[in-house]
Amino acid sequence: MDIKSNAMDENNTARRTEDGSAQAAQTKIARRDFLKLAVAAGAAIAASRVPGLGIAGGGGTVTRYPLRIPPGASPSSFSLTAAPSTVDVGGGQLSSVLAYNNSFPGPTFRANTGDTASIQFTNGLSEATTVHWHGMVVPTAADGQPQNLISPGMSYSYQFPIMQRACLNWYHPHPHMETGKQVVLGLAGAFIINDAEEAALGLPSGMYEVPLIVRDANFNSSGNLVYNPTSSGFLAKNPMVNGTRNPKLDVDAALYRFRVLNGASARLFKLALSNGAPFTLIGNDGGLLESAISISQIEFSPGERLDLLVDFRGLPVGTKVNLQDVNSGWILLEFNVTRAITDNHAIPTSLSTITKLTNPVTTRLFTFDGMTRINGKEYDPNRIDFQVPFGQTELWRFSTGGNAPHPIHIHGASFQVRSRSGGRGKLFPWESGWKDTVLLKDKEAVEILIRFDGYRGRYLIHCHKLEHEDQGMMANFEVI
Ligand SMILES: [Cu+2]
Repeated sequence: MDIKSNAMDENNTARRTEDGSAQAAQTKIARRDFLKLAVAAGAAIAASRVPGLGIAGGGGTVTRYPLRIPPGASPSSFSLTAAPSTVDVGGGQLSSVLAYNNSFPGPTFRANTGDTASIQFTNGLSEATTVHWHGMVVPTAADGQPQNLISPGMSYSYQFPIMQRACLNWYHPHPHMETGKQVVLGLAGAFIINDAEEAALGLPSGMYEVPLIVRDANFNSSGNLVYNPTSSGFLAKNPMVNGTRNPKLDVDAALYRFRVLNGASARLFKLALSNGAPFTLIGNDGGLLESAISISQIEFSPGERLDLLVDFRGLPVGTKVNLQDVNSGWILLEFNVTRAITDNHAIPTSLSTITKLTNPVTTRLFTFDGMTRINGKEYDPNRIDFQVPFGQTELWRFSTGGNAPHPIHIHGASFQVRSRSGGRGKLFPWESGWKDTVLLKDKEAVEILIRFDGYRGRYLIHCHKLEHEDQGMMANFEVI
């Protein structure tokens, strides 16, 4: 079945085909064949590449490269372009990628609650795309949904007020059946919102506040990023943080704030520090938790965010500490303490007040079936599966018959996780407060409370394992 012959392509007739690259060719094939393909971005520059870059993330003899910090940007009046680019992924190793404004990851937007985002987006790709502002509560027209494709060469103005509390959100493409490829080949960036409540805490800032977009990546023999998923998801061989392979970060003996995004397509990371020191967890997807908590391991799934304080004070200059992924055994990032300073930051304990959602009016059940369906149905961009009254608190219950993990993401509102039964059988500290993505593992049922009080309109619920999403584990609903 060639499911590209559906209405999706009505909006996407301008796809260029003269390119001849693997990437352009891939857009023309039947979608069901996508799992068989390895896609290299920009094979044209392969001849200039140095082969043999198969460097693993672990091991003690790996050469490490300075962590890239993406440029900052204000979203108040900004021109953003997605296009093929060539970037240094560490140590002068060039890779062709898809990038926002030639930056991999894209620029880090910073704004305050109450600001307005006005982002003039231009599609410089050879295929249609959208920009979804993951975690932002925005009108449907600005949500970058699969129905609102922007054809190659076309522009679109994303306009929305920033109404929500301080948090780390992010932006990435959301075209149906192409999201995994476009994200894995490089299109993602951070979007940080600040507010007065957070500012009053006096948390580490400037060079002491570091965004970390953690993901995995595969490279071909020419050193170019490739997308070669299997049907169960893209699990790659190399860790990558902020577009840097084998990264290191020189740190002062100070308190740091790391704004961490799981930007992988399918991989769960379980973070820990190599010296056994705990993280201080202060926030997640939807911003600050009520209270800080000291915790030594945190597992999070694609789309989820963590706000972590790491205390290097008291460590002698010359100390190395690794940020590790316990699941894979990878070293994600090596910290080198290079300077002793005086840092009098207090680690806050009380952070925020969060009003609990209560008394749900309606209960809805969602089963995540196989790798392609929600409640037995594959995504159809033209089908609205249910309607949700504006301003009404609802209980949504997620379960799965298998093929998890399914990181479940909802557009249009944040939610609160109420319970988990089966499987891990409990909630974790990083699941308190406000969330927009929650991890459902096999045999689990997860209940959330949600209330849409931002906008009426069409929104999405989907699995954020991008290969599941692209294969149809996604549904439209309408807030009325
Ligand atoms: Cu899934």
